Amino acid sequence: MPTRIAVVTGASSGIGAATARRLDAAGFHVVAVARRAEKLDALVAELKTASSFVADVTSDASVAALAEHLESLDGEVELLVNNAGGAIGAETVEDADLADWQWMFDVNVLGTIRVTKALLPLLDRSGRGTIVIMSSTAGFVVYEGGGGYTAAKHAETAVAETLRLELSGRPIRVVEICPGMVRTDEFALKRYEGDAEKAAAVYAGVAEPLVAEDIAECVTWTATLPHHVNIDRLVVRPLAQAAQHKVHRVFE
Ligand code: 8X3
Repeated sequence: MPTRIAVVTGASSGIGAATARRLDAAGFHVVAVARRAEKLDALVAELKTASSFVADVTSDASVAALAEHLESLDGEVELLVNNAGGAIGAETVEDADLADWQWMFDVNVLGTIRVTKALLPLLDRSGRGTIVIMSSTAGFVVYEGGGGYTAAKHAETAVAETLRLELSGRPIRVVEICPGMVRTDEFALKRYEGDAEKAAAVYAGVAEPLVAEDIAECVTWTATLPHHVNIDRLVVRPLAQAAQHKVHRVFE
């Protein structure tokens, strides 16, 4: 049986790194993709059969080089996890910093499209491709101060749904995963531009926010089901988060 290759973007930390670990354990050869080489190297060193490729999903040249690299590997690219993404800023629309909005669109939306376009021929060739799009509950609800991120994630959701329609009849399923509150090392810190206090407040009083491994488990489940089973969208929240604005917090 040919080596089953899984490509994970944004693999240097958080959900991406956890997903790379989990897919490695599930028997894929993981190609971990991100911009930060040292973090990728450290990750790959702990895995069984993984390798890394330094790439920036916002760069055409970088993603073309990734596709070329994958072509040269011995194996079938069966799985693409479009995980690279993130949020910056919590301003209202009125006070929006357009550079932040631009970044969020570039990484979350255009990054996903760029990598997907580049890898579609390989996924097709495998005969049993899966594209996972890491969206968010922000892909279908909005909240004050989240305009740039929710707009980008809504767009990502639209891309996932469009892609599923357009790929109908081809051997590629499209899975959208929408996590709610997940505590990772970087997500909230990046959103609040390094303000650790604001980042910590996101999870304050929440006994058990989701962790990256929870989402990695979801990715692995959807990607290892029999190939005719397509989980269109998985919405995953911690028990304490009944809805975007309904979070159970306990303060001593
Ligand atoms: C993360 C979920 O609530 O910060 O994608 O938008 S939220």
